[in-house]
Amino acid sequence: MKVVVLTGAGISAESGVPTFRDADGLWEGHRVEDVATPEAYDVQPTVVHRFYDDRRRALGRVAPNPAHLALARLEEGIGDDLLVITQNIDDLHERAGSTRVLHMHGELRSALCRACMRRTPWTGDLGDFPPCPGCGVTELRPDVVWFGEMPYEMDRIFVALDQADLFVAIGTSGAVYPAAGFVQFASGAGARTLELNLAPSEVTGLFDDARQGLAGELVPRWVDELLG
Ligand code: BJW
Repeated sequence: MKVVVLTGAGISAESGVPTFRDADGLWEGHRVEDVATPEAYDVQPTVVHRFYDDRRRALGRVAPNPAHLALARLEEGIGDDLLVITQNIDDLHERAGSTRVLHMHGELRSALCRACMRRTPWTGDLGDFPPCPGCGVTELRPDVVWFGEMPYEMDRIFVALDQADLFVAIGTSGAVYPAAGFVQFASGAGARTLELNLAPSEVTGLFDDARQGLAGELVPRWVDELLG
């Protein structure tokens, strides 16, 4: 059985990573739709760099939780038949042990050069405008996908959704496309669909089944069922 899992900010919430649209959301009073844009970066690059530099540093203070660990255990059990598509830019799936992970909205620990478009692994700050290791131009930005930009890995994602027998969305509000549309695509291609989320999302009604609760509890239980 081919399983495709889509994860969002809710899976990392119990690790201490704030979500976007809950009360204590990441952008401190700003709507993410207003600030996570290339236009906002053009106007205030220093502010945007500080925000991502802080989040990159915070990665060192958080750890995978039982939901990330359960997905790694599922990969141990079914191997190549599992693909995790994450909207998250943290590296908690990888640190839990998952290897089959696509970061469709980019990664905190990567920098993108606006001059030569090279992607470079990056663990330090970007706010001091360091040169690109490839071309030397000081045009490095966070390697993340903002509104109006094309998410990464879309070809591989749609092939996987097309072949999936089971599609599971975990900890995502269903407010952002194209990820919010994956359930319809997978369902149309014949997959069963399941949502695991703290509260009903904007697209709960499109899933065959939905369970509400903490990811750290729901995901290990669901993985036990699947492997059992
Ligand atoms: C828990 C929990 C716990 C909490 N346990 N659960 C009109 C209609 C349709 C689409 C559009 C439109 N106008 C424009 C668009 C397109 C636009 C879009 O979707 N806009 C919306 C505002 C409508 N999308 C884009 O521009 C995208 N690109 C694009 O579409 O390109 C064209 C294209 C065409 C065809 C095919 C493919 C592409 C790009 C979107 C980029 C989003 N970027 C961000 C920032 C990334 C960098 C960063 O991290 O800073 O991505 S925005 C932000 O939202 C981030 C997230 O990945 C994304 C989704 O958020 P997520 O993960 O769902 O988090 P939350 O906070 O919303 O929800 C958390 C959930 O967890 C909640 O439900 C909680 O209840 C739950 N939860 N604790 C379980 N413990």
